[in-house]
Amino acid sequence: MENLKAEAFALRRNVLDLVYRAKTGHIGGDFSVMEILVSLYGKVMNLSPENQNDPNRDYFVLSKGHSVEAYYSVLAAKGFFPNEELLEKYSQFHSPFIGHPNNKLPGIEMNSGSLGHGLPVCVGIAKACQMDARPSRVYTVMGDGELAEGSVWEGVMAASQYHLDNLCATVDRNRLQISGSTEDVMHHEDLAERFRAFGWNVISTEGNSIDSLCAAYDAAKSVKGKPTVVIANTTKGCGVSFMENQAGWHHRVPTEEEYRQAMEELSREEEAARNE
Ligand SMILES: Cc1ncc(C[n+]2csc(CCOP(=O)(O)OP(=O)(O)O)c2C)c(N)n1
Ligand SMILES: [Mg+2]
Repeated sequence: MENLKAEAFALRRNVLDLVYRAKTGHIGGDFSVMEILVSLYGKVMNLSPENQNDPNRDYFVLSKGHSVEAYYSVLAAKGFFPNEELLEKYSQFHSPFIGHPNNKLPGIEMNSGSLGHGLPVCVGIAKACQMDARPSRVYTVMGDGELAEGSVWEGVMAASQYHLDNLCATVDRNRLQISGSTEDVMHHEDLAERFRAFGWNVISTEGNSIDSLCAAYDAAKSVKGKPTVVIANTTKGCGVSFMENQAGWHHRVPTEEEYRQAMEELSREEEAARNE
């Protein structure tokens, strides 16, 4: 993973292939979260196939587990398993590459997909690391629709109570959930103010920009005494014109024509990023 901006578009093409072949997947959220995952695995976290069993590594949980096609693609690019095997087996019977994260696969800490559980589990991991004085940092990524789950806010309270400055949560703030706008279904504003009121350090940033995200995660590392949330302002479906900001693309499979057009657009973006 070298040119991370280009890599994010190459990995979106991989996601498109996975979803098109298997005829299932959550492409909208895969495309909004891509730069977040690429920044974390490409630059920010001390987590790789070489150190995945070292207790002093960093820890990651994808709480919005439905974005599994993006997660699997990034893990394959990082070398946790071969991409050929992923492409062949994703969402097939008797395959470990099931439609939500599966901790029998290398690199995956926790099964997820039932929303609202990643942060509370990460609070436990971060508390254990704090008690053992480990250098590890603990990362989780939630959806903004996911914030309607009450268990998230119990985790938010506990993280603040225990001063877990080794914990960094990201909200993929794409403003859509499964059935429409988050502000219609369960409103969150002022989201930054809400997290601050619970005692968190808050960084709002552009969520489809590798540079902005890496700067945010860097800044979070030096904050003492409180956890950090990065509110990553993203675009659902980012990278494909007809998918962007469309709730319908939460869980749709492209037609042959849509597949072809999406591939073209993503290849163009990737090429532009490689020539920057
Ligand atoms: C506990 C639980 N309730 C409902 C669902 C069904 N569900 C899957 S994705 C989704 C919407 C999530 O929206 P958001 O967190 O904003 O994700 P994103 O926009 O990033 O795809 C819902 C309600 C679920 N997976 N888990
Ligand atoms: Mg959302």
